[in-house]
Amino acid sequence: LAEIETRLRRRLEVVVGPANVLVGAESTGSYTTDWTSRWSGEAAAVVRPGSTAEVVEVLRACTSAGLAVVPQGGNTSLAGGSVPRGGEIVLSTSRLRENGAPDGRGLAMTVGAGVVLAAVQERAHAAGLAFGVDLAARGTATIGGMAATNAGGLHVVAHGSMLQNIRGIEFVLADGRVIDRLAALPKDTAGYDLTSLVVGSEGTLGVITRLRLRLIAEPRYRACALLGLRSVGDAVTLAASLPTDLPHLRSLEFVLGDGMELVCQEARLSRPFPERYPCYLFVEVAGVAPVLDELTSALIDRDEIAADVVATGSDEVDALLRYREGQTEAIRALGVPRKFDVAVPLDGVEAFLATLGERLQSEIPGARCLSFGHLAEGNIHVNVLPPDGIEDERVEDVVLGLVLESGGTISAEHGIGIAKAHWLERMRGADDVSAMRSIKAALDPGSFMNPGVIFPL
Ligand code: FAD
Ligand code: 2HG
Ligand code: ZN
Repeated sequence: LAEIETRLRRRLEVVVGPANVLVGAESTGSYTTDWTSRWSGEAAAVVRPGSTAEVVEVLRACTSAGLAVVPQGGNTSLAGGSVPRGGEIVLSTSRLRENGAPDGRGLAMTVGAGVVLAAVQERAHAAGLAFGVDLAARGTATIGGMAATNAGGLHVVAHGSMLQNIRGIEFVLADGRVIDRLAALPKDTAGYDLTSLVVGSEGTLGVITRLRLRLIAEPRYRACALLGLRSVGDAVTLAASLPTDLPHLRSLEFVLGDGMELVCQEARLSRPFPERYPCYLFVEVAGVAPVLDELTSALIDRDEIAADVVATGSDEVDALLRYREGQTEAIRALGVPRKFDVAVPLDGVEAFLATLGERLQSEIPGARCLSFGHLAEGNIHVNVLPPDGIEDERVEDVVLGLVLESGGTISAEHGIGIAKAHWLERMRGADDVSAMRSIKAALDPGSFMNPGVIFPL
């Protein structure tokens, strides 16, 4: 697999320059294993185009040679869709780094797909603006990858997921056609909304090359409460009412007791309270005017709150959120977990977590389960570390089976990837999936774009 045909290699080198065609395990290694170390495969080559025109030529060269393409941004995907399965070309967006300044046409900025989230945040900040999506992988995750997965993150309750923060997009189909929807007028009903089709398509319909991002006024004031709670039920009660009590609510996140112990240990953080609680809730508010009073008034006299600590100012708030943002890294230190990004209706969260614990105990004794997530959306990150020798299917049957019984979704923010492809039809039904397959077949008839992702091979 390390050897790609000399003719194709030469053609790619002419398009992107020899330094940007990587062949052989030594130079492609960091592109062929994912962040979790769970997914890996060999690549025929890694190609790094530096412009939309180069993406067009790379796709034409690969498809005419009959080779499939795996688009890759920061390779922080948690669903296995960003690495090759065996012999594909990895198209890395790392050189698509155009980083425009916020422009005069309203609150917007056009950037290349390979720009990392932290760079977007810095650019916006320099103009007194902000981008509405934030997540812990901000230093590595790219805007293109985040669009391709329709990433959510910590601020969805305030600003929505990626789709709601993208005004326009440019992408290239497998055959080299460039779809330019960057003009991004405030109102535009001319034909199908191809932007929302490609957002969340996980590299299966084309390569996103440029994006026009929606910006917001930078919230200069922030405050965050960390609440110690006696039960998940109390967290749900608060999560049901706080969004109406807090017009400046920015994030509403939860961590269970085990997760709090783990992050304190792994990230060397001191325990937030002298006592331990079964559940912790993070309530962050942010605005262009002071927000602390709004937060403290909403939390006063709430019987559900057993303990609380309130932080103000960005540094203190960020320090408090480290208990939540550090979960993924802390769990990684334990091994390679089976990761899930499920969501259930908010009023079903407590029952879901209780039943999940019971079923894991009876069906996979010894499995360790750490759950946390974005409570406002009922989005629970279930991380299961089963004992050795337990097949993935057994863990999936317990977790995803319960999700479907609970009226939830098997993926709320990381995408289907490889990890959940064989569950898609069970959730969506045959007609729904065949409609999606028709779209895929129309735009990528040769099935060159990320085969095996979303739809099982
Ligand atoms: P990659 O991992 O490279 O790719 C992801 C998918 O998009 C793949 O299918 C790939 O083929 C496709 N793709 C990438 N770039 C393009 C492109 N330009 N055109 C077409 N397809 C493309 N996710 C959340 O939603 N919320 C979170 O809060 C969150 N927190 C995280 C925290 C940590 C510590 C980590 C490691 C991950 C987290 N993630 C989160 C998951 C991950 O960061 C997101 O899925 C992110 O959107 C992926 O961006 P990326 O550039 O790394 O994409
Ligand atoms: C988060 O919300 C991410 O922190 C990662 O989506 C979730 O590690 C996970 O399971
Ligand atoms: Zn998440």
